[in-house]
Amino acid sequence: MNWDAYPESTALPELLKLQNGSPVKTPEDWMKRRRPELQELIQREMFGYLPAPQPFTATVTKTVPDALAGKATLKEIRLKFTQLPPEAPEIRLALWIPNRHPAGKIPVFLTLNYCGNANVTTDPHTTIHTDRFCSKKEWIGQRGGQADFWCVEQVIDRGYALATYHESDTKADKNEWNDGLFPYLKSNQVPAGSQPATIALWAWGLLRCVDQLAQEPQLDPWRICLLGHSRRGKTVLFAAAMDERIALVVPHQSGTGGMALSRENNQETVERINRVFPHWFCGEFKKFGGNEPRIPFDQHAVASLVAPRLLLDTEGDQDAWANFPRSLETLQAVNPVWKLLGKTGLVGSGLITSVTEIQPGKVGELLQLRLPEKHTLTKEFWTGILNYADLMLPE
Ligand code: GTR
Repeated sequence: MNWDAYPESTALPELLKLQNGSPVKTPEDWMKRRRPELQELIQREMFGYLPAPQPFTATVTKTVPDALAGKATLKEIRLKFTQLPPEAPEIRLALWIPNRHPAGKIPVFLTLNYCGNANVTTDPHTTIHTDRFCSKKEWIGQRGGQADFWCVEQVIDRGYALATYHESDTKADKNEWNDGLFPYLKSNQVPAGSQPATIALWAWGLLRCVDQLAQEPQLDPWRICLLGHSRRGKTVLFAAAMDERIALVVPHQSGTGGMALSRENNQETVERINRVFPHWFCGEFKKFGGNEPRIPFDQHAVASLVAPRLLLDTEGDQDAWANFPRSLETLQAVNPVWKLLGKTGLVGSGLITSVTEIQPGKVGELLQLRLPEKHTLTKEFWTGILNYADLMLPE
């Protein structure tokens, strides 16, 4: 490996400096020059290039006006990509819209689920699909395996819609490349080492769901929120970094390759994540295993691309593997970008440890909410996330 183009730096690469060495002084310098440079870098060297959007037809395959015991209307929508061959997989989106909500357009949380939409809630109306890969065998064909995790009723009761699709609609979570949408979305224009890897394909699917949600007449296109857990937390961070339509991103316990810095990461190293999950990041990223100081960016560069929007980093203090201290450092490292764009950014250190601390003036666009929890999503996390959304999303 010739490392000439990758000088070693144990310090975090500077965000507010262009590749030609000029300082980034204005919001325009950031949005028009530095942001595109960083988007190019993280795609080429880490995630692979996000494929271009594809036109699709959206067919509502089911409408249930009294889902969730009458609390929500369930819409199941199939996104069929009209310029791909007919056998290319469709994305099956499930959308629960609250039947009771404050006047006006409804904000929505979009998530990526592990094992099919019916796994998200015990409600009997959601269609069960068993034709896609799911690594948890016990969840296949089962309803509500993760109902306590997604807390759909709680989200609906708070006046938010919830939308979700199964990750395997776009790419199974395994190191095989002949299923899902990869065969149709890989590009001859892109070098092999920068082809979109699994996380980029999952993010692409989420962004196509955003295309659809932005058209839903009841939903507010200015209040589209993305939430993902762990490997899917890495995914939503990347998606929000690439697409300004996301108003709030919640990379929940996203760890290495997400909010946690790769340099001096004493939990999951880049070498280990590439070895154990070789399909998450593109080929180019492999060379950085054991060579972290050569990465020409760090995870703060990915997070910085969310500016000036809302970035809520939720962590569990019993989830050391996700390296929440190195995620808090990411928030601190990106704060100058929010400031440059005229925002508050962090208030104080940016860390709170109770949902009751989410109060006007006490939190900014950048926040770590760290609760006494393990590697999971709970009602209490949702309470914090919804409180934060109520307070911080645009009116
Ligand atoms: C772990 C992996 C983490 C995280 C997690 C998950 O095994 O090392 O990076 O993504 O899986 O997705 O739950």
